[in-house]
Amino acid sequence: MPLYREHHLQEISKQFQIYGQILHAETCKIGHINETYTATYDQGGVLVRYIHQKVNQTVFRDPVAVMDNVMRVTTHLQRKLLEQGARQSTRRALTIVPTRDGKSFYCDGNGEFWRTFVFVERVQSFESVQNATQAYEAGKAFGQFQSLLADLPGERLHETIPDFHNTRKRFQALEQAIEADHCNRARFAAREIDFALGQERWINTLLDAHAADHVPERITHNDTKFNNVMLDWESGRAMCVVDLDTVMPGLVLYDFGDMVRTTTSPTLEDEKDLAKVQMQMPMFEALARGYVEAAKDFLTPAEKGYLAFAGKLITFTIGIRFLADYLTGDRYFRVHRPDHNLDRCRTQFKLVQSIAEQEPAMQGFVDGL
Ligand code: GN1
Ligand code: MG
Repeated sequence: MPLYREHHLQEISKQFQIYGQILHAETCKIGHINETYTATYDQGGVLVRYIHQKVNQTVFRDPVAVMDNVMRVTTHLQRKLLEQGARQSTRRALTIVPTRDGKSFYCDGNGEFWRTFVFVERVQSFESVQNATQAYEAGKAFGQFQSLLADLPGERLHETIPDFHNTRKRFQALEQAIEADHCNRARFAAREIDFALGQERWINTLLDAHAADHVPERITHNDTKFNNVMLDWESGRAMCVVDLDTVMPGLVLYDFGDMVRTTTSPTLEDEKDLAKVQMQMPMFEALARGYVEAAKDFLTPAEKGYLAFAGKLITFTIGIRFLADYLTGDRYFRVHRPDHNLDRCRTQFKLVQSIAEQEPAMQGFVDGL
C-alpha cells in the first residue's frame, strides 16, 4: 500500500473505538466495489485485527442508509446468536466497531465514508467451490442468515440500490448501452448481445410472480456470492456471511440464484475456457439441501418451485450487467485486464445455457426435498 494511504488510514483508525496502536494495514483484494483494508493493532501486547472499509459512493448513493441497515442487521444477528447460546458469536456474524462518538461510520474530510468491523479470525473464503460440502455449507449459511433476519423488528429496511435484481430494468439498461454504444465496443460483443436479447421472454417471471403475490418480499442478502461465505479453517464449516451492504428487502430466490451462479460451476467468475464452465448437479444438490434445510421454517412451496429457475435468472442478470458495463466503458465493476467484463459476461452466459439444459432435473431434485 502506498505510504500516504497508510498515513491516511492511521488517521481514519483513530476515529473508531479501538484501543491500541495500529501497526500495519494491507489492501484486501476481494470484491469489485468497496476498498477494504486489514489492519493489525497492538492491544495490550496482543495483536488484534480489524477491517477498515471505504464505501463506494458511486454504487451506494446513500451511505447513511447503507450503514443504518448494516447496523440494524448486525445488531439483530448478534442478539439472536446470543439468545441461542451460540459460542464465538463475533465469528458467526459481523460486528461493527463504532466511532468514538458512537456512530456506525466516519465521514472524512474528503467526504468519504469509512466503517470498521471486527476481523473474523481463522476463516477463509474461496473464489470457487472446491467440493460439494462447501456448496452445502454456503446454502446453509445464507438460509440461516435469512432465517435469523425474518423477525427483524422495526421499519422496512432501506432499499440501498433500488431495483438491484430487477431483470427487466437491467435488460433495459443493456438495450440503452447497445443503442448508445459509446465506446464502439458492440461489434466485439455481437454474439453476446444476440444471446442476451434472445432471452427476453422469461425475464419477467419472478417480477410477475411477486406482483401477483405468489412470492413474498423478505429480508435478503442480495450478494450471495460464494466468496461472501467465511469458512472455518479447521472444520470447513461456514462461520459467517459478509458483505452486508445490499441487505435489503428482496426475494429469497435472488439470493438462491446467486448461490447457484457462484457455487455450482468449479470455475472462476471470469474463466476464459468456457468448456470448463458447467452447472454440476452434485454441487447443486448439496447447495439446495443446505439451503432448504436452513430455510424450511419459512420457505413456501411457491418459492421452492422457482429455485432452479432463479439460478438461471440471476446468472443471466449478472451476465447482462457485465455486458452493459463492458459496453459503457467499465465504469461500475473494477476490471483487472482488457475485456474483463466481456469475459465475465461470456462465463455467465455459458453457465445460463448449462443451467437451462439441466433445469428440469434441478427442479426435480428440489421438489423431492
Ligand atoms: C459485485 O463487489 P462484489 O464482488 O461483492 C456486485 C454484485 C455482483 C458481483 C459480481 C453492489 O459484488 O451485485 O453480483 O459484483 N455488487 C454490487 O461478481 O453491485
Ligand atoms: Mg458485494
